[in-house]
Amino acid sequence: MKKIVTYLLICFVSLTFSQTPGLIYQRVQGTTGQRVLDPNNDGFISLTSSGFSGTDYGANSELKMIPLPIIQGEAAGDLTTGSSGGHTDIVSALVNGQPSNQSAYILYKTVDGIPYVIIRMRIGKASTSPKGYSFLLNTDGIFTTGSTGSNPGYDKEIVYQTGSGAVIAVYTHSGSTTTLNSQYPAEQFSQRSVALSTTNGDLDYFYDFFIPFSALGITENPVGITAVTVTSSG
Ligand SMILES: [Ca+2]
Ligand SMILES: [Ca+2]
Ligand SMILES: [Ca+2]
Repeated sequence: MKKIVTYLLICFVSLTFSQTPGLIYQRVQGTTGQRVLDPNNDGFISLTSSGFSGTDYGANSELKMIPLPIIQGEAAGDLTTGSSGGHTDIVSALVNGQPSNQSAYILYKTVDGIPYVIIRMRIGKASTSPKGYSFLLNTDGIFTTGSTGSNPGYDKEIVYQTGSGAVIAVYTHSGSTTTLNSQYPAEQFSQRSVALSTTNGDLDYFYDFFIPFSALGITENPVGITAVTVTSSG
């Protein structure tokens, strides 16, 4: 009996620890990634290894991520395909019970003289299944360049393609042509952590990834950005 009790206690402690808001449950590999995504190298995206309390953004976040300006809060359960509040549903932290603008973030940060773009997405659930997490960029402010059809002018795309052989890929869209510009191994350019928000009654998660800013080949400002998820990682 004593052994069983001990075992249950260990399981309980492990489960509790693994869900601490702020914990990076999938850490980036390599020194560069650590210096970009977890500067104090403590395995947490919160200010300290005590985790988040109150909020999981702004002054409470180790990285001072900038939320994308959005007209209204990012809704849960707004997918074309996929489960509501699931691992392809971008969600917002609730403020006064309503979805806020705290859902998708970007940060420009220079480490060791190299400028990087860091992206953070708040996701309804965590999963290891292969999906795509994209930032679509309109880099010239014109809605008729980029692709045709249903693409209203997005000419660049940064995609975190998960699953086997996961990468962060940068694409250029022009007309009906998509060109792969560069890609980076996900284990060295991404991390995943536990958010404080609990959309749809369970924990949310942050997917962080980054690329060198130069990979975008951007010379103009401003840039229009939309965050989306893709059911197929390809
Ligand atoms: Ca940290
Ligand atoms: Ca959503
Ligand atoms: Ca959730």
